[in-house]
Amino acid sequence: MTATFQPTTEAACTTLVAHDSVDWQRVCADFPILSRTIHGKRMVYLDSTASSQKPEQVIDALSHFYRTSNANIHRGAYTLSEEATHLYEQARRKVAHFINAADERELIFTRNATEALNLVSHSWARANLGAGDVIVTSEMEHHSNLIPWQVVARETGARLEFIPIKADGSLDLAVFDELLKLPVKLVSVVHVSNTLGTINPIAEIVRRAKAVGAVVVVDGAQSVPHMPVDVQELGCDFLAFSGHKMCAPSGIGALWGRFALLDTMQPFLTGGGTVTHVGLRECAYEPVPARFEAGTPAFAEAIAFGAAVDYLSEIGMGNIREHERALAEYALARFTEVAGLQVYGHPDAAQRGATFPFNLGNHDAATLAAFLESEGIAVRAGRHCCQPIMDHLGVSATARASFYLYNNQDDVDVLVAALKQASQLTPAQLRQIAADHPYTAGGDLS
Ligand code: 7TS
Repeated sequence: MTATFQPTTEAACTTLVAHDSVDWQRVCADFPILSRTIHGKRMVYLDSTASSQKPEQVIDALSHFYRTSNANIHRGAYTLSEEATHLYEQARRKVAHFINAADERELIFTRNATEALNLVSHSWARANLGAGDVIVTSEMEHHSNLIPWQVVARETGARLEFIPIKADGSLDLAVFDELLKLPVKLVSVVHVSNTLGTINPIAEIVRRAKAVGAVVVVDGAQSVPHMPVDVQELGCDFLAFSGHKMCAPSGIGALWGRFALLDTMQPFLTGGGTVTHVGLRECAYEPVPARFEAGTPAFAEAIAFGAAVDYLSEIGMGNIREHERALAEYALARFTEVAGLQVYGHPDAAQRGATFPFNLGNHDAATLAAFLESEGIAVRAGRHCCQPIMDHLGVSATARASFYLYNNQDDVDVLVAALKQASQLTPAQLRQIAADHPYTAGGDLS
């Protein structure tokens, strides 16, 4: 191996130890897309919960790979393929290390968090659950951590039970304790809600679930990008997350699983890359993790995922969490200035991520999002793939603003100013502005 094919992994920031030592303006400058204007206004991107923007360092890593080392992995007996294989496996080590996995073989690359959760539901749950067994999840789940369990329950005869949401947006752990008296085999809970922003006490949830012998799945799609997550400290059995929400390209995600469990599981998808021997009527599977990575994986994206975790690590996940907590505190205080604004979720910034679902007066959420778009502000409106949360809140939809490491107080100020403007308008006036607008945002209620 030569040094020439190493990906660009140096972050723009130098080693940073404390939150105050991070030059957040410089972080912001790493993201070229943020210098865009939309409708003549500075673009304020407040939809990182759906997908994050990408820093130059990750874009460069992807481009560098395609320019220098691109070839399929784990097969070619030539330099490019060996380099690509080396970089892919190096990325696996980086992502595994990022969540403090004890063994890099425990890190399986998937397309996204949804595929990771489906892998567990197909390969572990179907083989291990039966009639009478109980699966516990919560009313706060993204559809990707709900529907796979509905299907498993239907197919195996297992029963689904739910931890309810309390008025402050947290989970009712007293009910969880009651549920744990049932024959619970599997608990699958979101770490940070993509809709309410709630940070669940996941280590405590895992501890209680493990005490009754359940296997525990954590949906880390909104925690791994935003705070330090250590699977050994959490004590869970599986953790699912997506690269595109944490500065990496789309099309790449990961499932971390405890080796002893993974080793007993059959593949979810089968085919090339998963086998050591194939006859016409039978085959033998590769060890973990190759057994779970059927077909040509998103190898370039995986390598850039490695660059993304280098970038985030350089800034420091503790610093990112503190930055977002401070931003959430500022936003919550400023939101109180907007007449008729209803922000859902926990009132304490320490208990939530910087994700805010809201409705304003009688305005419809999609029209409100279209109005914000006319001000250059990108937010999502709809059900956020969490219809049970909408049912809990008694609304059909909300708008949602979400912040990440590249957002700052100016972004909150721009949002608050636009919301104040909207609060002065009647729904008909707001609809008119949205209708006059060339872009029709937010109509989708998914
Ligand atoms: N789990 C949570 C908590 C999520 O927020 C999401 C995506 C997923 C699972 C699925 O991730 P994917 O990468 O497989 O799609 N959340 C959102 C969102 O809030 N808006 O768009 C996608």
